[in-house]
Amino acid sequence: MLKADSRQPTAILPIAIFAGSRKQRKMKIDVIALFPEIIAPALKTGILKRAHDANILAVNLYNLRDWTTDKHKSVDDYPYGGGAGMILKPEPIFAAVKALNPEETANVVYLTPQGIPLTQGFAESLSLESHLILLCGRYKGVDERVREKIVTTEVSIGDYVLSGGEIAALVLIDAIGRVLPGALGDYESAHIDSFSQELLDHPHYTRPAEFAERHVPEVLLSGHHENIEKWRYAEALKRTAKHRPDLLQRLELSEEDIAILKEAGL
Ligand code: 6GU
Repeated sequence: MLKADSRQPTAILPIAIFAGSRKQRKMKIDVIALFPEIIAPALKTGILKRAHDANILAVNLYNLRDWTTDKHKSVDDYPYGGGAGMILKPEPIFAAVKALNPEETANVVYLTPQGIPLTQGFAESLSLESHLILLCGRYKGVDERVREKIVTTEVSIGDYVLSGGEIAALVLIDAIGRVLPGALGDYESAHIDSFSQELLDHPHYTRPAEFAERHVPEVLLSGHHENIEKWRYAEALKRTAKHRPDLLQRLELSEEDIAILKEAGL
């Protein structure tokens, strides 16, 4: 499991380590949420269903309310010090995690806008774990003692605020599930461009060759694989420069790359 102070983005592994870890493993993800029913249907379709059916991924959904002990089943309470919003009480969360993680071997991930931003590398490093517990916040979040004593990793899925952690948990499950060895079909895995790790994807076309007064670029119809690869690379580079210049800054651009961008006025 990751270190207790994995709040630092140390979770991002060199790609070589990830690539060398392609052997079959099984991953268990326990989700603790107030609205687990948000997550359930997505597990029954597509790659997540396939990963489940292939015995690669087991996702168990739990309702935090099941660990309350009072007759009103209360999961939240007012903040000490005053202010708006409710706080998730520590006792049900401690009880839930104790029940699901008695040996304290799991990585307990708290989904929060204050977490480490989720990236492909972060998802891949989490995919190497065998047991994750995802804790979904609601309202103003959890009592700080949950973070101090139970949570090992905090994850955010982006700079915006969702009304709860469930959708973020689903995003994380999807990002992890699809990179588990065997989750993608051989065809899908074999058709990953060599540059797709660093750049945004290039445009794609399917039949018909002409549609809505637009023709598919000739090079894609040429059957010339080297030229097709060059075109795709150039398109990916240009799109990245346009939409995500921050990604390009991390790369060392070649003379050729610079020429491609210059020609496109980027
Ligand atoms: Cl993980 N939770 C919530 N509630 N909002 C978010 C988020 C998580 N990541 C981005 N926004």
